[in-house]
Amino acid sequence: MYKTTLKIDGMMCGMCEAHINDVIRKNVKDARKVSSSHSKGISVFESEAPADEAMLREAIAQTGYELTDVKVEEVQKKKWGLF
Ligand SMILES: [Cu+2]
Repeated sequence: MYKTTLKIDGMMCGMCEAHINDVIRKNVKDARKVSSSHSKGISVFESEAPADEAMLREAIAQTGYELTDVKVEEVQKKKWGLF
């Protein structure tokens, strides 16, 4: 499981957030928990495989927004018994 944080320039409102969320869902087939914040200028999602940074950059550029930074972190699934 990987958590990807995208820094995106150009989001101004909730419509922009929805637009970016759609782009992520269309391009990252296993994306989950997709969420964007125009006030922070970031989008976050989780996926089983590490996201393809070049592909995301291209897909987001086509929408008129700019992907300025990508951070991919590996996330350990929580195991029962650790709670
Ligand atoms: Cu907007």
